[in-house]
Amino acid sequence: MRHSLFSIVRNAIGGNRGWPAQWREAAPKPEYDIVIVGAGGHGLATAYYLAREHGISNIAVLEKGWLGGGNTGRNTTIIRSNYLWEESQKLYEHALKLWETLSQELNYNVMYSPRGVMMLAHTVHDVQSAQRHIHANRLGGIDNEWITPEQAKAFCPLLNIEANIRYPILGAALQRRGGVARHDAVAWGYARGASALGVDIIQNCEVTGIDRAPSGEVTGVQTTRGAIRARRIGVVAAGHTSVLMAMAGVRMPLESYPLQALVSEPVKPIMSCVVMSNTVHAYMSQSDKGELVIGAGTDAYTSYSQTGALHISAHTLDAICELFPAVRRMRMLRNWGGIVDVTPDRSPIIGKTPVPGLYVNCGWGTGGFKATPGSGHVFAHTLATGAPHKFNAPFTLDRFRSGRLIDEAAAAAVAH
Ligand code: FAD
Ligand code: PYC
Repeated sequence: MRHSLFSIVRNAIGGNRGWPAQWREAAPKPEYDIVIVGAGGHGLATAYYLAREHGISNIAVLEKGWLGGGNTGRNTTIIRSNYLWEESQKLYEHALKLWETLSQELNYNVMYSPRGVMMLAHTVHDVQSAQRHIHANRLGGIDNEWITPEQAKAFCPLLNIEANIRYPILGAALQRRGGVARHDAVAWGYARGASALGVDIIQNCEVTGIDRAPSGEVTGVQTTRGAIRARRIGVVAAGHTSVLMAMAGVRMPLESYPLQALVSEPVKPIMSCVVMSNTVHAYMSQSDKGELVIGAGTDAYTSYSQTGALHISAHTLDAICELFPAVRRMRMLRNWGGIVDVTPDRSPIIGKTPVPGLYVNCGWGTGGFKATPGSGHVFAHTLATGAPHKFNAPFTLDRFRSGRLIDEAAAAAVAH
């Protein structure tokens, strides 16, 4: 951790910018400059940067449930920027750089911990794919290195590198600047920062309709707490984007799938890095509370259920026990799912839509937590100026018409 005892105490008592300890729960007003649908990390970060960098604070962030209760509070918090294509590298590296100073920026300890993310290779195909990513990353100025099984074992002593196991380890790609953060704190930190700058955060307020003028542009939203007028609307509702966009008559190239994770009973520190294996659909790290944080692959079928099929988790636990035999007798405390929306090229969509005034930020699939600060930052720019930031310019909705796809299927790091 890069935080002094002073900064931890200062954050715990509410910071030194005169910010309140918490965000302010607001009642909806009849009209705002901008309405953001979804109070996950991305929506809240968008509101924060709109207020902080663009001076626009007449904003409502509308959340159908509770703040951070979607994927932001359900994910396994892996942060990395080792993507294949230049477009993605720039976007995720932009986010990674923001992570590095986010606790200071928000004056709230988001517990960003760059402890290293190691991605295992079990087959010749894995080796080739990992090395291709490493070369591409290094050309793009992003750290990523190939390590041998012995070096992987030295980095993560819990790992079984014997040659006769079901998923033998042939080597690994290691991004040392990758790591984890505390997901709740990210939502709370952005919420507190945005709220202090005048943004209204409104929970238990589901958007049920998007209003448009006869000439086509958006005029506001219908919600379970009444109608709200706004000439700019940003939909940031992971998993449910298609449902919302259909309210404005826009069909999205998205499918929604459950993705699951589990945590074990807490134990003393046994693992100081993140280990992922795409091929066997399993990855693990240890939280500061001591729980082993374990992630599985997506379900095979589309669904809006925040659970997921049990056989997917069972398969993941099989693999975890093979890779880390020392944890075989540990008990699992909790298992849950989140709904991720996935694009055909496994890259996000951030920008304008065919409906004037309607903007969308979605399609992060299994990997948007790491992007939270960067996504909010570039989306705020787009909403404020009506033009893309240089880092989200390639991530248009139109690419599914033009064919300029950004195929990151192999970088997704989770089976899907
Ligand atoms: P969310 O946090 O889901 O926020 C969207 C919000 O919109 C929700 O709170 C929802 O209630 C709200 N909403 C929906 N419909 C409406 C409506 N009609 N009206 C009002 N509000 C609405 N990514 C990584 O980078 N690293 C990981 O290790 C990682 N692990 C993951 C593990 C799991 C199990 C899951 C499920 C996801 C994981 N992800 C990971 C992906 C990551 O969690 C998401 O991409 C990211 O959190 C999306 O953030 P968000 O703010 O866009 O969405
Ligand atoms: O994108 O690194 C990732 C990830 C890990 C688990 C789910 N997504």
